[in-house]
Amino acid sequence: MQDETGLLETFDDKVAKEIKIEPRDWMPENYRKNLIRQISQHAHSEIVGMLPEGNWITRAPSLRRKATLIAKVQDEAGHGLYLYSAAETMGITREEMVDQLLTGKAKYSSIFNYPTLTWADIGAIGWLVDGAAIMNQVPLCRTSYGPYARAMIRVCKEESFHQRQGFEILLTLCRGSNEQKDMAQDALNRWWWPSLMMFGPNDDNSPHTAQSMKWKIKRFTNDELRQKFVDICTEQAKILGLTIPDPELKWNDEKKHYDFGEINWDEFWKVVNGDGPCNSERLAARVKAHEDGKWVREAASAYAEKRNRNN
Ligand code: BYC
Repeated sequence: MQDETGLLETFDDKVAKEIKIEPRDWMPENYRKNLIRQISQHAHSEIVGMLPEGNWITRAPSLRRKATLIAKVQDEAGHGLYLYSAAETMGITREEMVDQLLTGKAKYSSIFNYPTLTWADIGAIGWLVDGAAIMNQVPLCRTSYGPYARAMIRVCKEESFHQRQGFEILLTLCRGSNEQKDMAQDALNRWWWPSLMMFGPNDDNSPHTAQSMKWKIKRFTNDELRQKFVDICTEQAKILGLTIPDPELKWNDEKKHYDFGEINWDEFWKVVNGDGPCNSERLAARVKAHEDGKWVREAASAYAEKRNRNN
């Protein structure tokens, strides 16, 4: 039996050699806690993320758009479930996590506290929000914890389809009437800055980044990923013929990156701490869904119990 120092050495060695940490392996308590925090917040984001888009299923402009949007929203539910399962392997129960979400103790991505006002918002969410998700989550396929890394592989494949459907919605609008193009520009104006906020606080103000990078939970910092996102989206906006709402956005030939303006961090923290445009609406919708689903959970448990008795 190894003592704590030996166990820590084995753990560090595995992380250094890119060998995945698996549920039964020894791990530092803070590694476990930090991962439960990140994975459960991620799972909650996927679940709450269904709400702003679900709002448009009945109003999608054609049968094709409706079918695609339903499939996308359903994918997000699946992502939430893989992620809750991955977190459960670390010793937290589904009930505990759901309780943390419904009582407002758990965080979920700030982006889902903004309203979807027009059909173009569904395009902007696919392009920008799923685009940011891919930027952040592709590196998580190489995260050090096995179940999380494996869950992310499928999630990322689906997110890339989501990103393309969003871009295609915007491209169609941008090639349409002046009113349609204006609607696309208006959606970009409202979703651009909240999308940049998805990457989290600047590295200097991010309490978890340094340790998460050492443990290879995160493979890039918040600012590194945000920069990549700005560089890619600025080029994509040119294809759409839309203007990114940032007067300071400018190519920096020395850095070979785009410079961009300062994020409104007061707004970010307000939304993160529960006071964004739709925080209470989102939580109320989740609480109602949970209450409405009570009889289904009870029926499923009663059925499972009956089967176990008969076996
Ligand atoms: N919103 O030290 P930091 C999706 C919190 S799902 C709210 O940098 P970390 C999608 C952070 O939790 C999108 N809170 O933290 C779904 C921490 O608070 P606590 C979600 C935020 O963890 C459906 C504090 O601020 N993606 O894309 O190292 C449809 C300090 O931050 C936010 C994931 O969850 C925020 N934006 O880095 C379409 C991916 N940012 O816990 C799309 C996995 C920060 O100390 N997660 N906070 O109270 C991650 O990669 C990292 O957790 C983050 C934050 C980059 C998000």
